[in-house]
Amino acid sequence: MTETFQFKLTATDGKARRGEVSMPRGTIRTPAFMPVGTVGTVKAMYLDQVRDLGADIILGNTYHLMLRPGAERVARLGGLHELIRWKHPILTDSGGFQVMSLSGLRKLDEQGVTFKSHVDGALHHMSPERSIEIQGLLGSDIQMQLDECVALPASPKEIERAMEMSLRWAERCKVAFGDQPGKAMFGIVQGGDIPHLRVRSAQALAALDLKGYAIGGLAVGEPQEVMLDMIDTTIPHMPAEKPRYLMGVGTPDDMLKSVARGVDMFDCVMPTRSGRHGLAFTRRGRINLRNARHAEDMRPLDEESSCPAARDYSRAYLHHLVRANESLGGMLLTWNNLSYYQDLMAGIRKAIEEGRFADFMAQTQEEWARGDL
Ligand code: PRF
Repeated sequence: MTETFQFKLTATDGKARRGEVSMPRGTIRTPAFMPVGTVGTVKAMYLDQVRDLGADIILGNTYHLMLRPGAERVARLGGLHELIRWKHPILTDSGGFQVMSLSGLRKLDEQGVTFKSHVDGALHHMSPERSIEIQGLLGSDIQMQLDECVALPASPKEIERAMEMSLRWAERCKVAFGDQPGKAMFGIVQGGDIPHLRVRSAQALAALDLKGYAIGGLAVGEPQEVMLDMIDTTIPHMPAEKPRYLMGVGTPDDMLKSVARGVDMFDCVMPTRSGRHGLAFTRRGRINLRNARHAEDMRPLDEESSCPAARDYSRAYLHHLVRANESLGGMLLTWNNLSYYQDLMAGIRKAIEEGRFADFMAQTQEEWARGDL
């Protein structure tokens, strides 16, 4: 383990990259999927399980944790790692995106964002500097700049304004973060669905020489084709020697196609949230356990899975648990889904190492298309 933050590429296959991000708390094997632990818990999972499935890093949210239990309180309690009992790296999102999607009243200007808490209605202000301060209090290993993500469709003027402000916020966050050898602050490319704004954002951020870069502002209402086009437009302007993180993405298919374009890191609530809503991801595609056709189906989700939730429980039982709103239903399906996501990433990494990523991708997609077992 190293004392500094480092990224090393260990293999490439076409544009797909296999690498390692190392830092004092551990090494992240990339391409990586980061389970989302919004409020200090990966919902319905024990963190020991999350680790055993192969997660090297989890994600936390500045917005949620600053409201409850509070950043200063987390710091007094020894930091987020200590509090939640996760020794490995944690990445925290900066809050801008969550303010936009969750808080009611909000006012955004050059200084930052003022918003009303979804917990108790109290008013809060967050500047780029305060976001970094909070992420420091939490003890986050990879911190994200404060940015403004506009939902698509949006006008070019609006997209440009938000992108330029996000660039100015990136500079302020860089200053606020300072020099912390074992940690990193990532910039976030914005620019909506407008190619020249994406290029401008990526180039200006690259000039700041940050330790890693995210692609933000995608998977916010646009078709997958537009998202992939924007990734293709952006990546050539991102430094090849730094990790690239596609925020809030995605489905297994999104991730395969993004890895093929040179993305290294992902996070998404999909495996956890949809698990709690009765959806299972499997080798043969998605299965909605709420559906009546599973009511008397004694087969497991996938007897060849590495996960007990997929191998040892019948669809009939999962259907019953989901229909009865029992927490075990959400627990088993979340377990299955995170296992599927982590096994997919492990498969991707191995395929890149062995120079057969394109075949792996085609075969995986073909199996999904064949449909349920
Ligand atoms: N910015 C931040 N977090 C995010 C996004 C973004 O654009 C997205 C967009 N998919 C998800 N999470 N800060």
